[in-house]
Amino acid sequence: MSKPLNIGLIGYGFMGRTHSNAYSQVSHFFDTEYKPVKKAVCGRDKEKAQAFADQWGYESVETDWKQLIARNDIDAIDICTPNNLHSGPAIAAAEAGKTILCEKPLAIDSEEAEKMCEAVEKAGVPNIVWYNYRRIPAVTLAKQLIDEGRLGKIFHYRANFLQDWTINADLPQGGAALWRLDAEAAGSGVTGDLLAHCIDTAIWLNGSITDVSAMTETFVKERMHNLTGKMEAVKIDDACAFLCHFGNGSLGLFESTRYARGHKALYTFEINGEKASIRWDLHDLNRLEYFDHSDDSVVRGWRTVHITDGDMPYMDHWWVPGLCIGYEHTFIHQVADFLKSLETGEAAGPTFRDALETQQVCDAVLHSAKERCWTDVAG
Ligand code: 4PW
Repeated sequence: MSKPLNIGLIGYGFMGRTHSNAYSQVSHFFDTEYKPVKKAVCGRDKEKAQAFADQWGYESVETDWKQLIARNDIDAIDICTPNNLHSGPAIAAAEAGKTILCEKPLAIDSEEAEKMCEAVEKAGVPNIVWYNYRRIPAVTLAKQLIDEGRLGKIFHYRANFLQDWTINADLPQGGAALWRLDAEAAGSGVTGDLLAHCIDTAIWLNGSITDVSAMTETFVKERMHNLTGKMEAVKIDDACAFLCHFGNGSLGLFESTRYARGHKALYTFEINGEKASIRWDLHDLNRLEYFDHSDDSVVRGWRTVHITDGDMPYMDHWWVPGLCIGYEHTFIHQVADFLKSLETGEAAGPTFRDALETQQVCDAVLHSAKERCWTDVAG
């Protein structure tokens, strides 16, 4: 028997669209007991929220998130607001006994993230954070290969997330689409926005990060602020690189920037183990590169594994063998896994607690860059 899961979405920007698409698609492709129902969308601008509701099929609109959370016909709150507006709705939703899905990074900093964890754990409500790249089939396959021991002891973990959209010094900060440049709304720059993805994947694939040594740079020091109309200091990190140790003894090297001319969203990682290595690239997300040292030496080399057939993670839910999937499917996979977890009672990660660990690494990175010293990850 199918059960509805009535969704109340807070925020209707880029992520509001990716999540709404996932709610619309998931039941066509995944057989889960709970079925998402797009019950209400909440945004301060009623007209815009209504237009979004009409476009995506939400049944109603709210302009105050407290009203949305108070509604008895809402089961799950999905938070797609800028980072500084995650904790208020999340804690209130937990206290109201709602299931919660929250955009990444979980919060502005670990202190706030810890409070959010305490709230969901005290209330015992199901919770998940939208670190969607875990659910790219190639990345999920990487996890399986590592867990099977195919790489052996891991020595190196390397990750990059490169973009170029903020090079123009005339780009303002703050307001609707540009809150990512405003420290007050975002908390940090590329560290919380892009490296947080790399850190989440890394912890999932390779275990905890113990300590970090980082540097950050803000290339454009002042930008016009959309909310005040004045030139104001830019307080986010435009670029960040860090070294780290993992608990398993391996070394990590991470880099992220929005100043890598020519790169729009190049997320890559490479992992080198004693027996094998893997590497992956978001621009070519249906493939995983794999090198196995146990191959016969005359044919040994990097091979390309095509992640398009039904025996690959998630792929039996999609098209016929050989056909590709894309970015939007990661969100559909996340919803499918989350709905399944409600059925089984076994949490689907990353939970708020998992995302707190990522937040603690981000905080250590920012502290290390500021103080120019190695910093232990709290936790
Ligand atoms: O979370 C990240 C965003 O803020 C994303 O995964 C990519 O970079 C796409 O948009 C930004």
